[in-house]
Amino acid sequence: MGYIKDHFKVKADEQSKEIKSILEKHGNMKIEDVTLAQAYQGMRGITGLVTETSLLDANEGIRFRGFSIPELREKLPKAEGGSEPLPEGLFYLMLIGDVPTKEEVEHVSATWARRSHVPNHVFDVIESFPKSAHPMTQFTAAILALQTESKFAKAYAEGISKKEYWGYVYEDTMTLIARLPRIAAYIYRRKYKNGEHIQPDGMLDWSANFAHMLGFDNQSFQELMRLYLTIHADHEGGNVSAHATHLVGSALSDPYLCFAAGMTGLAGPLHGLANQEVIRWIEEMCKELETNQPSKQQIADYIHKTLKEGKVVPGYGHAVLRKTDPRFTAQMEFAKRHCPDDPTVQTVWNMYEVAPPILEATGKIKNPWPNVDAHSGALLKHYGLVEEDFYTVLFGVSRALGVLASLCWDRALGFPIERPKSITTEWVKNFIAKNEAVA
Ligand code: CMX
Repeated sequence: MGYIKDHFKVKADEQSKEIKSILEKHGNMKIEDVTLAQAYQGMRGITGLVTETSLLDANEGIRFRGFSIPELREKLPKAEGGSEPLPEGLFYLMLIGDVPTKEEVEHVSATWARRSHVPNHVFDVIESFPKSAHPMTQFTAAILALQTESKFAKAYAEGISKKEYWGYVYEDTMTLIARLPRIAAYIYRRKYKNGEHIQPDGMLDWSANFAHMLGFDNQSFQELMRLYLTIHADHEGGNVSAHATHLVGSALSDPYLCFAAGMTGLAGPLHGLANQEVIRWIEEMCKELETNQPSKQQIADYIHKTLKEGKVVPGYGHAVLRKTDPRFTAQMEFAKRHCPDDPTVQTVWNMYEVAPPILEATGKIKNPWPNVDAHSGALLKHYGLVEEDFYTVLFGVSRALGVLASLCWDRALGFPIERPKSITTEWVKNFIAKNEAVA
């Protein structure tokens, strides 16, 4: 077995034993009761999933294996001369549970570079779409086309023991992550750059090579990609893309099918597509006001107008977070160092000052603070990546790291098929009547 795979197996066996003992001793312990409001309103706050890679705190934000984003920016290995973490290191941390050495990160980078060749039929599938098709549609279809390569699906069809699942899921995970940047860059160059494709450079790290294939060789943009692909990778297990990947995986669908399911969820405007929507919202505001830098008062008025029209203000609010998203803060710090005078960046910062009190005053929005999507587009636009309908694909490439590391854990820990109980309103009415009769 490979070096990382060996490490993972040892960790997973230890964890499996521990979980078995927890369930034997405490399996009947109640975490919390479920209310009717939770059943009707998106299962908010119901603790019903185990995801080992990261944990979200409503006030503090995400921690990956116990490390906050500022800690990761300090502790994870960096590229030569760079100051942002390499996402390869975050993947290692999420999979193995330990902060990797520089050599371990180089090992991940080299493995992904070696496995990055994309078979021709995947490009044929992309080419069969009209160029007008949304990049997320092309991306998801390409992932499904790549499924012909699944080692898990092949081994399962041939007949393998349950104990062997994890190894094939691991192999598919490594190959799929290795190939995503090439697929994403191909879609970008096809749709926006007259199909003038750029060959990969195997000497570069995963993010820098991705930036290179997109057509951006500037070092500061490479640093942005390393940060971007790190901070978007995971947000515990209940968000739509992570949960969809995990749910589909519980039916023993292979990693390609699972990840495609996650990506169709990420493509929704209340989830990953919000990064596209934020820039559209800002651009529409600027167009309407005929300025590239609206004043704080103009932004406030435009937020009121959006709310009055019954629309959401994209990039603000969250189902779990109740403070500013640390992923927003990390991008703001990056912008302060690299492009503080950019007019769109300035608008994002002005919006950060004026939006929260307005959203709070509605009395219904539980979190008036910005999420990860409020800042990312302004940074990409600064470097010339202006095609906002591509932004969610970047999010998707990053999200693969977390959801696929989790999928390896799901199979290594032998998690069963997921099947929560649902009820009908008829059932609810009878349940209420019965309770009232008893009272
Ligand atoms: N603008 C306007 N209204 C908002 C709002 C916003 N940014 N955020 C929440 N609301 C509204 C909700 O639509 C809901 O209204 P109704 O009661 O009329 O249906 C009400 O406030 C209560 O919602 P909530 O409990 O605060 O938020 P939810 O947990 O239901 O939804 C989220 C969370 C993210 C979908 C929501 O805040 C939103 O739509 N934000 C804008 C889209 C966005 O930025 N999504 C990206 C999230 C991060 C990611 O996954 O990438």
